[in-house]
Amino acid sequence: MPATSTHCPYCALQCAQTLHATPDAVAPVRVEARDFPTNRGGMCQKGWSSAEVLTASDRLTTPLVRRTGPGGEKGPLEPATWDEALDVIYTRLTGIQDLHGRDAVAVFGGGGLTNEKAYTLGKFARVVLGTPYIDYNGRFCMSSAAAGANRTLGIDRGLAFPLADLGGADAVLVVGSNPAATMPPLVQHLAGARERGGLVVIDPRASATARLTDGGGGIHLAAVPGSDLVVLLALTHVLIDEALVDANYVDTRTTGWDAVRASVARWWPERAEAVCGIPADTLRATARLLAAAAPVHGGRGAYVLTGRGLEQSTQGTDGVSAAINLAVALGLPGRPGSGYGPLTGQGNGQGGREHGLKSDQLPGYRVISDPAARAHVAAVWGVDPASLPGPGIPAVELLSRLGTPGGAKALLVHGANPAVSAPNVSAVRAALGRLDLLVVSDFVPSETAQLADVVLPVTQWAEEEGTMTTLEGRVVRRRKAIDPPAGARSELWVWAELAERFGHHLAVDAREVFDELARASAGGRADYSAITYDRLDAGESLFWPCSAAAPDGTPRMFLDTFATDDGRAHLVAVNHHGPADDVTAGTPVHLVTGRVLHHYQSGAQTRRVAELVEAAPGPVLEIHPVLADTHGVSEGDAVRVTSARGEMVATASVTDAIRPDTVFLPFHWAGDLSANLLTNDATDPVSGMPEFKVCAVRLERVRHLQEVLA
Ligand SMILES: Nc1nc2c(c(=O)[nH]1)N[C@H]1C(S)=C(S)[C@@H](COP(=O)(O)OP(=O)(O)OC[C@H]3O[C@@H](n4cnc5c(=O)[nH]c(N)nc54)[C@H](O)[C@@H]3O)O[C@H]1N2
Ligand SMILES: Nc1nc2c(c(=O)[nH]1)N[C@H]1C(S)=C(S)[C@@H](COP(=O)(O)OP(=O)(O)OC[C@H]3O[C@@H](n4cnc5c(=O)[nH]c(N)nc54)[C@H](O)[C@@H]3O)O[C@H]1N2
Ligand code: SF4
Ligand SMILES: [Mo]
Repeated sequence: MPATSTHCPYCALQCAQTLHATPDAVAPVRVEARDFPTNRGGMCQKGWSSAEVLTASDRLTTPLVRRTGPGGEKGPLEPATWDEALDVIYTRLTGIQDLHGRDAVAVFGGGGLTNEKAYTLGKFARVVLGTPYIDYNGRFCMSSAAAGANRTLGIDRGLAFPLADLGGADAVLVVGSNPAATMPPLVQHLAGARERGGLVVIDPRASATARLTDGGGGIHLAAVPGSDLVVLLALTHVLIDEALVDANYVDTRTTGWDAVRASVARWWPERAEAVCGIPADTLRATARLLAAAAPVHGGRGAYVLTGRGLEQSTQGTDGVSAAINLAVALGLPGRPGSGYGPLTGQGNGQGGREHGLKSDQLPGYRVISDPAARAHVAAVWGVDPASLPGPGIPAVELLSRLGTPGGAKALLVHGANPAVSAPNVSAVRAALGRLDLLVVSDFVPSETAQLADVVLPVTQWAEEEGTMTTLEGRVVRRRKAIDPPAGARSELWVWAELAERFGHHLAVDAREVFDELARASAGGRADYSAITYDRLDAGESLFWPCSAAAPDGTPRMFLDTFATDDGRAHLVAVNHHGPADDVTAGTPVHLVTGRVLHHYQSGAQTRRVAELVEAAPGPVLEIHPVLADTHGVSEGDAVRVTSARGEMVATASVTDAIRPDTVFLPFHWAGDLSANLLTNDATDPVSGMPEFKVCAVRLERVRHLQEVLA
């Protein structure tokens, strides 16, 4: 059986897989875990079962076009040939652009697309369609982490160090991330800190990760949802108060410390306790634990890691800045064996924004409004810099404006399922319904595809070549193990075919696209110019920046200098204002949303895998016994959850692994089971990140499930 080395189709850990092609039509590949520095031979259930999506019973294998009746009424989606479907798209896009202008067409990408696809989709939007309106689901995911890192460290690469470095540290602070469920093999890298009692987890739930602190592993801070900033400000306050700050590091490597010091002055632990609910003494003990691990006090090192629990907030960018400020006070960023970084989410969430899916960025993490950046990329693309559109708008605004007088009339979606995953999703479903033309490329009929006028069936990970950039900024190869089903096409081919109809040429071959991407990135912040397929195939992986100046790549960044103009970290002083939709008398309970181990994102893929559906068949509401009691709710009851935006019903799981003032829902289910019917679409003013994590709800027991079933 031919064996192919590749990486998992799902999250940013990019666990290494070996795929064995088989002659079996039902199970065309057998998946094996492969040793690699991120996963060390491990995989989670999603990775093990990933091949099932290849032969999903409703796998898309032919283009679909929605015919309209004589009165303009919309009919069902019907099979069409590729030429028919592409001609329909071309004719309708040009018709819309002739009538409303080129920017009446918008593009929505995804952080699961390979670097080659992300790059080509950005080029397709800006050169072929000529629209500024492109953004992606990474806006929901990494934008606050990116904005916080950019403004202080001058660059955003996710982690600035290999994950394996975590193992040597005395302490790891995890702010609002649950890798034990979201990246299980990553937990191996936390073992060292845990053995030394130095794992600290901030989460309103006793998540699987928080429970790793049990039995002497460290400290779990079950803070009030949305109060992380206060915890971080108080920890920094204690470091200053107790003279534990790495003063030499702060003096020589940063600017702006005086403002940070002033901003944390008012967050003494007792005052913080009143807001975040963590006892003042616990805050002091945590600060001392982190300080003892810091190199300045003779410790083996410490890391500060952030996740969506901190970042998916209207103060997410400031939360990231507070986390960086704490790491700086401890003297961690850019120090061997220590550091700060966010845990990226999607398989290629990093590469997606580095190569052009974000509304304000050109390939190589270049800023689209910078004349030099425009000139460089335009030269690679062979177009006049003046012809390149300027910055577009972030995802939430892009979606809400669809079909409105100033908004786009047509939308092309590649690698996202916003009809499930966007905040305040009933408004987004309505916005998608206002479009004159919705085109969705996918390999399964996602909920967004079901709303489309044209659906294009595309290839999956095991059927294609490309590269992905992991949460460590490590570029890895995706390799083809089997042929796609007849009828499915690579998106690179789709964009090239459409481009040809518009009179443009785009490369179809992944290797050729990568070489062009590498040239376009040369000299940019995310410089891939010395990376080639041949090098990746010979050496397995390379960390960017990887250029003539750093031909072997850069596993560890910031060792001597940050990526700012003066080489120092530019600290930003921040303060706390709380969630946009905070609890009230009518909605007295905090709702937090996130993930469970067995499902991925909108569930479009994992809800098609039998063993994952069996393990987690539907949304379960985590609720504390005390809160359950006051609502007459028992285990297994159906509970109606209502926010200012909508309502949904979920099955109760009564557990003391959550704060008594908070409930938790996963967002992996669709339609009436979508947690995003409840979530708030208010956004962070710097990053445009929506406040998925926290909103206010009320609860009501509906009926016992047994009664419903009887
Ligand atoms: N199983 C699984 N794994 C995944 C994914 C998936 O969908 N399923 N998706 C991938 C992607 S794209 C991403 S972005 C990552 C996300 O990975 P994580 O960030 O680890 O995942 P989440 O479950 O969204 O949120 C993490 C934790 O934040 C907590 N939280 C909620 N509100 C707050 C708060 O106000 N403060 C703090 N401190 N914590 C809070 C939640 O209780 C939750 O335990 O996972 C990746 N891996
Ligand atoms: N309430 C709540 N909502 C959230 C979050 C939360 O924590 N709470 N987290 C947010 C986060 S962090 C994220 S990342 C988003 C993700 O939200 P979504 O964008 O909905 O993510 P996916 O389910 O991964 O959707 C990807 C779609 O693209 C398809 N696909 C996969 N690969 C490809 C490809 O190469 N090409 C094409 N054309 N299609 C492909 C899949 O089948 C699937 O239909 O959700 C966000 N929504
Ligand atoms: S942890 Fe992420 S990359 Fe690894 S197997 Fe699970 S989903 Fe795939
Ligand atoms: Mo994400």
